[in-house]
Amino acid sequence: MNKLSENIINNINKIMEVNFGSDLAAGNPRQVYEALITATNMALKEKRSAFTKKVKEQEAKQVYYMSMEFLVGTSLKNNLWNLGVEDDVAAHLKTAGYDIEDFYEMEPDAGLGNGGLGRLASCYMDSLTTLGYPVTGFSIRYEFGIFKQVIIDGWQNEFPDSWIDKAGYWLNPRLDEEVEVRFFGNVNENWTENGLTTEHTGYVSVLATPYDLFISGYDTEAVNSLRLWSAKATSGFNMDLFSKGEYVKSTENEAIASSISKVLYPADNTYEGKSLRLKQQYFFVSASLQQITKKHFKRYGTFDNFAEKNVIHINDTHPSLCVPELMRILMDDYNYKWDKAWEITAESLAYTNHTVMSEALEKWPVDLVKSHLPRIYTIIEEINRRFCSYIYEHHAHLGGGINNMAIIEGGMVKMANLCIAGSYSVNGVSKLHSEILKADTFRDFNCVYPDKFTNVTNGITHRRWLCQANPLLSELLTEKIGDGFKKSLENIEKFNDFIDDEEVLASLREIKKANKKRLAEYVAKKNGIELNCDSLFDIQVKRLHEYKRQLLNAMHIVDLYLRIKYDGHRPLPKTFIFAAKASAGYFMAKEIIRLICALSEMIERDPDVRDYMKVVFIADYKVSLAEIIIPAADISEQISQAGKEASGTGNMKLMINGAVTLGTMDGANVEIYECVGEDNIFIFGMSTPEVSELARHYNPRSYYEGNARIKRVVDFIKDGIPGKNFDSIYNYLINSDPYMNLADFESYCAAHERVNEAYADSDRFTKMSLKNIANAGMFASDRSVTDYAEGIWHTKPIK
Ligand code: 26V
Repeated sequence: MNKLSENIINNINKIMEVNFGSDLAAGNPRQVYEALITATNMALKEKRSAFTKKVKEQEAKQVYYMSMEFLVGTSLKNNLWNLGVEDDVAAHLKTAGYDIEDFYEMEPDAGLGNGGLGRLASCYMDSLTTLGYPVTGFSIRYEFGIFKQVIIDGWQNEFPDSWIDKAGYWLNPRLDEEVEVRFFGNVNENWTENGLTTEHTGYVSVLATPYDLFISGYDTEAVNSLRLWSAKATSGFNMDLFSKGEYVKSTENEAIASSISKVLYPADNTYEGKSLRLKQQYFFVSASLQQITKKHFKRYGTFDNFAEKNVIHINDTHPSLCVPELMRILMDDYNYKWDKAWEITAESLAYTNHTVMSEALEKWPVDLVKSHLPRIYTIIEEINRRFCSYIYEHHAHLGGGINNMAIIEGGMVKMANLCIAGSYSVNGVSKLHSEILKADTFRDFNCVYPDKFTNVTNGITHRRWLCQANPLLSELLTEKIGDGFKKSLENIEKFNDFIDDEEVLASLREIKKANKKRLAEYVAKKNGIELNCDSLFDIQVKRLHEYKRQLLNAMHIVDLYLRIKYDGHRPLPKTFIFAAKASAGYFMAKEIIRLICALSEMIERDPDVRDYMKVVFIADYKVSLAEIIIPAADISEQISQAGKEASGTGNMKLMINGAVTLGTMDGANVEIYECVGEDNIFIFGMSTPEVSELARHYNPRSYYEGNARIKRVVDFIKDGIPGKNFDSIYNYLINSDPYMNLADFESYCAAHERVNEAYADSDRFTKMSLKNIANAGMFASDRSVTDYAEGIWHTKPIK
């Protein structure tokens, strides 16, 4: 047994004794759970202290990853696995009669994110740590993470997710590093002998308390930290009001302050100018930058080398207030003049864009920013003034483009423009997406600053998504190609050599079957539906959005149902699996869930059809559930309208687990296509330029009226399901269909035919699956973060 295992096991026993006055065997599972996490956290804390010492000695450049979301998921298995102690700890627990899996199941997900953007941030923390880079993630310690989804009669209901009670043992409070964040009030400008000085008066203070969540890596000395800020009132509660018996009023200030870190915004589709959201953004940006600058100044006594020693990464525009806040700190707290402060700021910030959907691009009303953050607003105004005059002077030929680039325009502060002006690097998240940013979304900026724009294709941590989620496949790979792939996913390429190895192909089929059984057990328990594990599992799991076109998938299901029911069609059995959360106020998304659930029920009740097809909607999609669903997939549905999905990362997770993509030429699907070749993917639908062209005159009704197959499907959706009505979706499809489901429908159905043909030949399909696994090397987040470190951040791992 190695020393670390011994240390953790001793600590488990000690915690049982000291905290609960019990030995391991006599404790109850909740006590053991607490002891297990606490002991693991202690081991990480010790390891981190050694790592931090090295970072300091080497005066290494620091990376700060600012993100409103980190979709961490569970940590226990990941940490034990990364530390290489899982088997020893499991064996120890077993001696006392416990199964470690039961403790894994007790741990709630830390769901501090909505979807891809937040999960990407967590994958990057894992990879950066594994590769030995010093990085700190900054975000908010939301008391409530992404809501729990409960489906009642097909309709999505949301319930609060209080994760901290059971996962809070991972959070290490640092009361010694609390900072104050100021809102509201007035700004007075005074001319003194030292020039213009500003004074922020009459503000409301909120206290930010940091909680550190340690991030382990695999086979590394590094332990990094995700610092989550919690908000509280500076003044506690009002003693006077309390004494007068006004109990509710006496705690009002505290309630207002702590509301800032109360709950994650559960939307990722439409921007809304909500006061609380703006406060959340400034709260975590200001607290983080105050800490970063303080630490830097303490070490170096100057900011002249700030950009050389630090890089602050802005994950989408949500932390865009980094730009004016760093300016504020440099000027107001450290007396820098504008030009020097701007040079330091614009050389230390980098920005990643994650969406081209115009409704998700943040822009805040001037009045809101002015009232909430008066000092910050004056700085944004000055940035805008200087930026616009620079453009007029040097790029007058851009004409109308100048308005597109202005930071303040039409009474709004445009956050993407602020980020581009204030950062030295701007990147998209897949080849296609980065090209669209340059050619379209930020065309004018690209004319002014062509060198700022770059691409880093997203990636995933295969240690969670392959090694931990799919241990059987991971074992097979280890047996055949060695375990080098765990640290360097390029090595997975060697698996290509087994393409004609009958034994390996048979193993792959067995593993898929076992993973299907594991999922089927879950579905039987939660949905009461029995799955056929010999059927093809066709899986679409992701947030519910019109542009992701779960509706197109549902239309094909209706078509298939009608052909089986009325046309004598007798296909190989297929299971269509969905999981997706919709934003709470997103009506059409919820209607689509209702449609999928209605189809599921109708088919399940129909003896003519149910042996050939099944539809399942699995509720409450989250990281830990994805880990069960993804390894069971044969087909990965990635069917967004071309040009709309910035990258996608579920596509990569499914691919590495041996699912074959059925998708459009969108986001990272394009790169998956390049890696596996056209024979190992099912591509359909319009390309991005074809979408743009058709958008000029798209008329869904002409497809409906001109195509009997489409008409039959759309009419059936309207009121063909007994007892259900979907006028909403019917009208949407024939009158607007903004993401052109009807235009891509025939091509999608034809692609499904190609899938069927390939799947019927089990040898051929297993080979396609193998090719997907073996060619997933480039989608490791280890590769992505190396691209960031070398191409954007200019940082090196700790020696
Ligand atoms: C947007 C908004 C809009 C305002 C309300 C709150 C909110 C919260 C989150 C977002 C993020 C939308 C952007 C996003 O999640 N993009 C996804 O990023 C993934 C990682 O790069 C990428 O794989 C997906 O394609 C992309 O949709």
